Amino acid sequence: MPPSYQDILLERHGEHLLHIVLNRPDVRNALRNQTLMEVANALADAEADVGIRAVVISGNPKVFAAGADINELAARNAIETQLDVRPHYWRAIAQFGKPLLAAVSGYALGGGCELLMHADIVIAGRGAKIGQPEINLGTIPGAGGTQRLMRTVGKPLAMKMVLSGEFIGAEEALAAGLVAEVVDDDAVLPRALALATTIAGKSPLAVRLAKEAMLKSYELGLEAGLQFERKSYALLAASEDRREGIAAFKEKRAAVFTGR
Ligand code: CO8
Repeated sequence: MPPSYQDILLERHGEHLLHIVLNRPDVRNALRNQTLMEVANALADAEADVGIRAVVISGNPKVFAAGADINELAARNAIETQLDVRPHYWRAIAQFGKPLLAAVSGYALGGGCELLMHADIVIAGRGAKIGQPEINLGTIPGAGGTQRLMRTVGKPLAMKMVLSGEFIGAEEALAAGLVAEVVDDDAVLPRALALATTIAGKSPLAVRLAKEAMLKSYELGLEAGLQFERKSYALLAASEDRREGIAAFKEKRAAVFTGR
């Protein structure tokens, strides 16, 4: 029996795409533990399903996610916070090996901004508002916001966002490299699904290794990163997909990739 979820909706698009919809509109898609667990579980299932080649995560037109569920987290003392299972779910989301695209309309705040940064590609609507307002609650980002923002947008903007709690708009996020594309608000989800469809048409092996190699650049020095890339590149020479890609190029036809 397929798993039942309370906080998210799952929609299969065509053969290869999964769409995860954050679905707690009454609390602006606040990310309680249950929500993160469901996202992590849905991604684990998507990882195991060879048919799924890309995942899109979205909220609703008004909000992607307004952060951690403040009521839930406020009830925890320091020890409970330290022992919280949340980091386990965040790690599971970060370790998803297939492409994860975020379709961001409206607010992406706190944990919502951190979730956005777990995605590989972010498509934002012109009206999106992105920020880390934890400082207004007397606290700091706790799901990678300080680390990933520094690496993604650099010190000046990361410091401004985290220390002031001020939001940035979609165009500023685009200029800073936090999002990949800005489109009209009503085009966010269609564009994210179209891009995911394009990616799903590529070799799943090559896509997986490309993602893995690029994310390694956050952890490895340049020489080790280049070696990792080279080994992944060599590995793909053993794949049917690479043979198919080259054959299709020579025969002037579209390649059909099977993931073998
Ligand atoms: N957690 C829990 N409930 C929330 C959250 C949230 N993050 N955001 C909104 N809600 C609830 C509101 O309390 C409100 O509930 P009710 O109807 O019972 O009053 C309902 O959602 C609707 O909210 P608004 O009336 O404020 O809706 P608007 O559309 O006017 O505004 C905003 C939308 C701008 C998104 C606004 O709701 C907002 O600013 N939300 C909070 C944003 C924020 O501060 N996010 C950071 C969260 S903190 C975090 O991510 C990590 C650290 C957590 C530590 C907490 C310990 C103190």
